[in-house]
Amino acid sequence: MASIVSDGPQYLPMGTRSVKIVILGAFGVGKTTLVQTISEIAPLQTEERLTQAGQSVDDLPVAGKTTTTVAMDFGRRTLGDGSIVVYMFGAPGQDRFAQTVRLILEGALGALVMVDTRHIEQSWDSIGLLEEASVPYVIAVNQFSDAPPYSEAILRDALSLPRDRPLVYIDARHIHSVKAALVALVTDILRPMGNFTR
Ligand SMILES: Nc1nc2c(ncn2[C@@H]2O[C@H](COP(=O)(O)OP(=O)(O)OP(=O)(O)O)[C@@H](O)[C@H]2O)c(=O)[nH]1
Ligand SMILES: [Mg+2]
Repeated sequence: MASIVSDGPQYLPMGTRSVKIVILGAFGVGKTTLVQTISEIAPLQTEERLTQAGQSVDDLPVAGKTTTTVAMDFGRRTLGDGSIVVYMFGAPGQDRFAQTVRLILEGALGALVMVDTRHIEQSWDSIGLLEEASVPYVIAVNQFSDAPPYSEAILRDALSLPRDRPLVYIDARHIHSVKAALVALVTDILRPMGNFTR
């Protein structure tokens, strides 16, 4: 059994790798939902109500959506045999928070870019921010029931996705699907540093 370090302010078993990742994507694509679905701790949320007064500065609201993230989400998930702890930072989705997203990306080892196929073009800004920050990413296509079911080839083309970037299909409300996306990202991040067993 792994031992706990007692000298110093450490709370993870020896040998545990902690990985900071960021969940990005356009307004209302499901970032907060994803962190809530997969986090093993009660997630930190910074939701504020969408109001009539905000209509001139907020992007178009998604039907039925009443709140929006104004700073970030935070959650944690242990993977594999307990040797990997993923700290998840959910970014705010609206364009006017781009500078906040740049700050959240500091120190991130990787990112999940959530895509809604009804608004593919809204993902380009997130991908641009990641390329600017040199943070590796995996595309997670969040499958809404009324969204067009494009093939991977079409999506890769629409996103100008480099061949080495993985693309997975998820439902942000389902834990197994979100976990598979996290594993795909962590595998991609840790591959250069050695093997990662799910
Ligand atoms: N049908 C369906 N609905 C989803 C899915 N994921 C999220 N939703 C719903 O879509 C809405 C948007 O979810 P949020 O998680 O707040 O989106 P967000 O990306 O965090 O939004 P911002 O922080 O405002 O950018 C919510 O009403 C969710 O219940 C999904 O996979 N399928
Ligand atoms: Mg959110």
